[in-house]
Amino acid sequence: MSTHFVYECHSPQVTQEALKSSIIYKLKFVIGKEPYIATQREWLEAILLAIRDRVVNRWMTTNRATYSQQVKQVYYLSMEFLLGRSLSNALISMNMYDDLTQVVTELGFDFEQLLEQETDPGLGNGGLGRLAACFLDSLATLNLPGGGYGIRYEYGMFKQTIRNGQQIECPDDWLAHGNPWEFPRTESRYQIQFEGHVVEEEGRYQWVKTNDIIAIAYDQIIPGYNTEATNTLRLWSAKASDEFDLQIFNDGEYYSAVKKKNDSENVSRVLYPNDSTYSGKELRLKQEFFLVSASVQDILYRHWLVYKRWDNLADKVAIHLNDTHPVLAIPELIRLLVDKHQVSWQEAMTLAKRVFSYTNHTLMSEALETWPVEMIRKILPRHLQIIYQINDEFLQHVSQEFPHDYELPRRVSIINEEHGQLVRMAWLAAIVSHKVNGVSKLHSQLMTDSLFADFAKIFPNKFCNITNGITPRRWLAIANPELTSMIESYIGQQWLVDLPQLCELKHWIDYPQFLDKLSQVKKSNKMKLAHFIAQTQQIVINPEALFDVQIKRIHEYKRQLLNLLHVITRYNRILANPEKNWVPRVVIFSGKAASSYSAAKKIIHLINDVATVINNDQRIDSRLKVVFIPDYSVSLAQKIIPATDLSEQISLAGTEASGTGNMKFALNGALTIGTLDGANVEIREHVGPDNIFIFGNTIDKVKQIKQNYYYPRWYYENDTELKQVIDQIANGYFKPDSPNFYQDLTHSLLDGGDQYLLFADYRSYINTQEQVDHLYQDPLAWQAKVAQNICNMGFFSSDRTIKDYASQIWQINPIIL
Ligand code: 26Q
Repeated sequence: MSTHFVYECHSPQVTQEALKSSIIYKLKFVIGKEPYIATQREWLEAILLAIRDRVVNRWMTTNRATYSQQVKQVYYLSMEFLLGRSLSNALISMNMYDDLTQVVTELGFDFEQLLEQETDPGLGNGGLGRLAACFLDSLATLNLPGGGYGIRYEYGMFKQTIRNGQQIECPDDWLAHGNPWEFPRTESRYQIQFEGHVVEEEGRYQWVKTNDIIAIAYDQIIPGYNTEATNTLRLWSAKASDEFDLQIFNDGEYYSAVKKKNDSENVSRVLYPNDSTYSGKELRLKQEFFLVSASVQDILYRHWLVYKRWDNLADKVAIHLNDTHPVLAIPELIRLLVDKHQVSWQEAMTLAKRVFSYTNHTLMSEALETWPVEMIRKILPRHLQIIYQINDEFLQHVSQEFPHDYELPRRVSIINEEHGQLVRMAWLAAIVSHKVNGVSKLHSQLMTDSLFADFAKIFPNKFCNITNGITPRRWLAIANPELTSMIESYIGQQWLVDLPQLCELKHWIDYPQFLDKLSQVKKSNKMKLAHFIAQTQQIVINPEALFDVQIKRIHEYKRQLLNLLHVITRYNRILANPEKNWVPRVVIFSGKAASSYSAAKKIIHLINDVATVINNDQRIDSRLKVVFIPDYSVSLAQKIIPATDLSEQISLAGTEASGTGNMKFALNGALTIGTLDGANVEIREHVGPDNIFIFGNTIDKVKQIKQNYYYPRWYYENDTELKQVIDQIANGYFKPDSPNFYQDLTHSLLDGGDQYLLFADYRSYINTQEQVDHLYQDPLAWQAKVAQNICNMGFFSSDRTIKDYASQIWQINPIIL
């Protein structure tokens, strides 16, 4: 650690001078602009590059240490990484935030405004992709050796705008101005094969006559907080293989050659904006294979470089599968070992079983990935053979171990023969992985009770729970600097890497002064959000009002509609009783609907229509406002969450695997109104039942209701307020120019079975919302509960989550720096 220049060791003045001159250097010699004509974006780019240099130093140190120590590493394979903006994260990691603020101010810029100019890469849909990003942050912060592999989509999650109440999707051209955080590795390229066929020669298999694509690596540095450790996120980009160019000359068909080249590069073109219903699209299958083939080839290449043997692979490599999306890594690893590296089938199987682990993120059948056998045969013929062989061996084992359960082999077969022939990816993952985990206690329990019940019997030690977590660096230190400094003034800074230390704040919980400070911080964050909403939405909101927030993907099971039923009920009540001392509320929604999910799009439309009517009804007099903030993203979440009083976590019990937004809100001093679903259950255990608003039917009740033939109309006919609300929606109260527009929606509730039990939970939800109002009228009592939430969120740090993965699943240890 002595030969190279370490900037941070100098005094602030020296650091700041060095920083300033390196920014100006980048501006001139990398961007090619003189300071006086450079645009704000060019300045930002110069700053990013100057900061990046400081991270690179750490990166090289870490890489050297990892390789020289020959430790076991984990590779996190995920089709999605939702990192959020990088600059502020890099700055707090290296404790350079204040220095850069100073420098940038001296250069004449508003630093906050400049930070807002950075692109927020949307390479994910929601919870699963953001979880992967929190995990990378914690891995690095804990000095754990490992990294991520993903796809460098040319277009990330679409940009959402709202026109006439409706969602409009626009492509997210996030690379338009280049990406200063990435390092293209044109030398790290792998051939990815597709299609073709398999030939056998003396028991050896060759996959030939394939159409190939090249995968090119782009590396992004993931800094750890307050440590030298920095890890790598390697994203693959598709490039046409050189053969395409040759064809131009061979057959003189220039245009068709160019088209073919263009088509083959489609593999990494765009993120599928679907997060809950699986779609059997061939391009998606190709994307998944593209990710895993490149990643596994890369892992094996580096392993061989260092060790020159395969028998120790599982002692040096753990590969984690983020849901079933990268499960083809299993047959791909086996194929490479057996067909390319002359490892025996038995040894390859044994290695694969020790290398892979898998996280399940959903139990909903419509989200489980299955691929038609014929599609896999066409795209990946050798992999189909391997999957069949794994299945044969497994079914043989099952028949021997459980000879009396005749139905078992059919149920656990990787090939589902019931609806055509489908390959069940979750089964393949569960059979080969040595550990399978769910993402909250409740979800993991349901997982072994239902989806994987047979497998839990066959493999009693395979299944476990690891409750999700969030990184306090992004979700507190960066998102909420005021709360962060307040906490620091009481308990110092160590809690940022040891979140359970937040419980030290308990000593002050009974002091009104402490609670008062908390509410001042909240107030200030609410003013900022109000300002943002005024500027972007032209809606004026009262910062004294209770900010009631539901931000997440729009999905029927998450029940944004239930929230809206409450909004309309409240509206009706205010109109019916205008003199009452109503607690003013601002109800905020944000979230995207998958472009093909018409029911979700209709919910967005209704939210906006309801907002228009309520916000323009003079009689309401700002006691109720409804705001839909378009284009939800990580950076938008960072603005909204710190300003929230009430966090809506209202999915039907048994449907949300964990949720992680729930944790972010509680950590930032919001109270939760929620069902006993996902991680809400554990949040209640940690903060105490008096400090959270729980409502609605429990899982057992939900099961019972569904078994006893649920009849939503009964609730409608026996609850006058509910009836009024549904009638208003059905009769066009919120859409006077097209009064029948929402009839299909109300019809699906009344007569279509109300799949997510909105009606069954309505009354309990409304009553609980009354309790929320009641508490809000007693600011000290409210703030005391807020404080209890913050103090007890220690468990939900992704540092704890990652330590659990490291010790229970990956068997990896920190590197020594
Ligand atoms: C699958 C096939 C084809 C196209 C898309 C997909 C696809 C993509 C994304 C399927 C699912 C997803 C994302 C799922 C997801 O975000 N699940 C959430 O994961 C969080 C982290 O564990 C949990 O907190 C949430 O409860 C869970 O819904």
